[in-house]
Amino acid sequence: MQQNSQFMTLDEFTIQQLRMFPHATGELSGLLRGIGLAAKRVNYEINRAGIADILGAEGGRNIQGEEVQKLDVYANNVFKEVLRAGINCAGVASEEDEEITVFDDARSNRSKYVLLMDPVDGSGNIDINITIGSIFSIYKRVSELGKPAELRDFLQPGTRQVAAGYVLYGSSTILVYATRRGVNGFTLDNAIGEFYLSHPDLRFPSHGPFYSFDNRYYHFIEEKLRAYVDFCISPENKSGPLWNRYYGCMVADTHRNLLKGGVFFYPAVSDKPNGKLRLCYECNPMAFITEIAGGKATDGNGRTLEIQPDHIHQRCPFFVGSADMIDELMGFMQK
Ligand code: AHM
Ligand code: MG
Repeated sequence: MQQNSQFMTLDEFTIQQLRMFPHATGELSGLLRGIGLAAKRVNYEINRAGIADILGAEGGRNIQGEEVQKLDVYANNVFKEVLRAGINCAGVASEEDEEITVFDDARSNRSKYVLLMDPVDGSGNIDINITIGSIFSIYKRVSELGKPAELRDFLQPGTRQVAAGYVLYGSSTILVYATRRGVNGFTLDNAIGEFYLSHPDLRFPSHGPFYSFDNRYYHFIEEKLRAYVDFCISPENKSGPLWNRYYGCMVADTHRNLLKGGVFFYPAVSDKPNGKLRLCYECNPMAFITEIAGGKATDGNGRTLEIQPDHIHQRCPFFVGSADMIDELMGFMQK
């Protein structure tokens, strides 16, 4: 019997999904529950960030040359510790670590999944108490089970993702994840520390009122794209001028667009020919969630999910959102 979704926790939901597949091993459900636990720990720390001495820079720079915040390090460690302690993940690749981390023990080596993540998306927002997120992407290994995971397990095209999701630490904390069966959102009830199904079967509106682009780059993008930005705010636009909303946190921008309709883009700019966002643990999971929900994602040439990654930290231009708006945008790009 289906349980009333109003009272269904993340754990109950993943177990219910499991019941629908008699041959499922429960590994993916276990992995998703681990992610939920790590998200709760990170959420707790974010809420007490001001008094926990985890605001501000940690002192170093990550592999991307960006300043590392203390919360980046904290969240990276929490996710890795929880996944290492569990038995459902063979290894992790993270924005914060140059190399992949392989959990080389007998039990983890038997796990069929690896996970890629951006533990804190929107790190620039940490110090000012503005929305941040976490992003994750899960693949089935291609290397031999029983042996340690290998780099090639992490370098699969996004079409091969088994699941992907994000956590948004906003006015409330919400975990959204997608499998091929659909996209569902779970809101954290802080009082009892459980994620409850709050947004079942999310669908991307085909059009919407928002565009998310860092206008700072207006003069440094291709002319064709500049024409699209002009179109976004033009009274000629069939839905009238769009609202420009840009949080500096792709999780927040994409979440709003998923609920209300809109488009987000971080294109090539003159000093960043591949944009800023990382294919494997930022663009691909967002592209997977978006496509499963009925939206579209591209690097300006083709489907993001079909790109074969060469490197876990590679960047790519990214355009994601409502299907009709991405088509419209591509019409400008292909002129
Ligand atoms: P981060 O993971 O280091 O925080 O970087 C990713 C973020 C995106 O969420 C956001 O859209 C973008 O960087 C903001 O960058 P910019 O300040 O160049 O607009
Ligand atoms: Mg990021």
